Amino acid sequence: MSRTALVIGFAVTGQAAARALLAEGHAVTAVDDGEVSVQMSRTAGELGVELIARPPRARLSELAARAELVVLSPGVPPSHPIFALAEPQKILAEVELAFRLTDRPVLAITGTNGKTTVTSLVTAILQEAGANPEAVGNIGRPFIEAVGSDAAGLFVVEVSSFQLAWTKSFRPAVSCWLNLAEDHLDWHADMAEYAAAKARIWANQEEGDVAVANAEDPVVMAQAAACRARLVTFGRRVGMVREEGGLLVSPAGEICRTAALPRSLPHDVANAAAASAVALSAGASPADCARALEAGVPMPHRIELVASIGGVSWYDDSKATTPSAVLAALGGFEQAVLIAGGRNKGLDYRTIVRALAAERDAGAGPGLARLIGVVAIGESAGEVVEAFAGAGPEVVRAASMTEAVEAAAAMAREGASVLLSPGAASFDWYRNYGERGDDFARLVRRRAEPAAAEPQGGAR
Ligand code: UMA
Repeated sequence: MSRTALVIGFAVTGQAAARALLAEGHAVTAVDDGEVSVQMSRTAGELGVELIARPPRARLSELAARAELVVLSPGVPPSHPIFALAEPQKILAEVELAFRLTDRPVLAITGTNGKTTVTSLVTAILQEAGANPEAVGNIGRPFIEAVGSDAAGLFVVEVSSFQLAWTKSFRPAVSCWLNLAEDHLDWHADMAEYAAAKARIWANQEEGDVAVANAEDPVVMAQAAACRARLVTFGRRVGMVREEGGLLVSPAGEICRTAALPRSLPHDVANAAAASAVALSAGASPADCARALEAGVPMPHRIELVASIGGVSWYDDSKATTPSAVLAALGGFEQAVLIAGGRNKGLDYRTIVRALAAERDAGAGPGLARLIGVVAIGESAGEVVEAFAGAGPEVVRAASMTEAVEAAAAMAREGASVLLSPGAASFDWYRNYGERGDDFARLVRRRAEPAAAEPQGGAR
């Protein structure tokens, strides 16, 4: 009798997991609780996967009982009925399955903010070191797909809390936890559950492994105390890898001047320190770090300059889907119009106002004076308006990205910047944050060159 595996969710990850399971000799059934697209049906047909759309509970129960393994797509929340129906030892995250199927070295990076950037930087540094790394996981290519090919010598896996929550033996040689701030409270029950999922990145590490932790994040450091691996810390000002006198320094020696980084906002320096701490722990040299950090990696939709028009600079930070990411971005601006809102992930925008007020009270920066105005967009526009009402900046509401760009242009004066940094997911108006950022950039460029940006054939 062939072994059967059940895959929950049949999009990017689910399809890759199904391929890997078939290659391992399983018969595969997949379920998907959303709309089954033509692409999904066609792929299931080609692979010989039985794809069941929106199975009722009794059917799911039958499928779970029949399966030897249940492999989860990252987006499957803890409230999904499968957790009540399948025996816990059968349930595996896709990254867990991938980890079990490879004997190549695995490095892993998690954190609320900066994990894609740090994953890309670590990969670039290890390339400089000649290690043939591949960046996989939450960054885009599922880990389970990459382990099926011989191309990479080692994997740098960006792991989200969604993926970590259902790991069992996942044990990276070097694991980095960057930071923790409010996020995904529409998925995790509370912050404690979110932190516990993140902490699983260190749960199976042993002596001989390396745990990289942010010395400036108290939650991360508290969890690091329980870790059995060798601890390597980083930070902007404190930690084993940190900035000192304008230099990025490490126990292995000086890395580079922070002014030599393509951009050196506070979070850029922290990300460079984190990436160096991981890469040095995996065998790179300070010179490898310097070469890759100074060259930088392209980071679309992360405080990306789109255009400067009439003395106003327009930035796309569509990747910022949490209030903490918005705050990190605002730290780099003295006079900005913020465009914010989208599909709220259960987070509180008032944390932005409170943190800016605290910055001013502590004499640490201009605080709310950084903001000339706020344009509230998307499903959560009302919450954005409420959070900023009476706080100082002018607040307006826009019903489309076109309106938002127009409203921001009306508020911004010469020397100021306009920053799309939504602090929310994009799924209310767009398919993903990339599409949201592209739409913003297109509208901004149209302002810069009205004739050139129109589609061919002319727009009405
Ligand atoms: N689905 C179900 N039942 C559920 C939930 C989802 O059947 O309860 C189905 C959906 O109908 C859909 C499919 O599952 O057909 C979607 O699966 P998914 O949400 O796991 O998404 P994938 O397309 O497989 O992409 C996932 C990651 N998505 C999420 O974690 C939400 C991608 O991260 C990742 O790049 C990809 O795997 C490859 O590893 C994206 C993301 O938004 C970028 N991540 C979050 C973030 O960065 O904040 C965590």
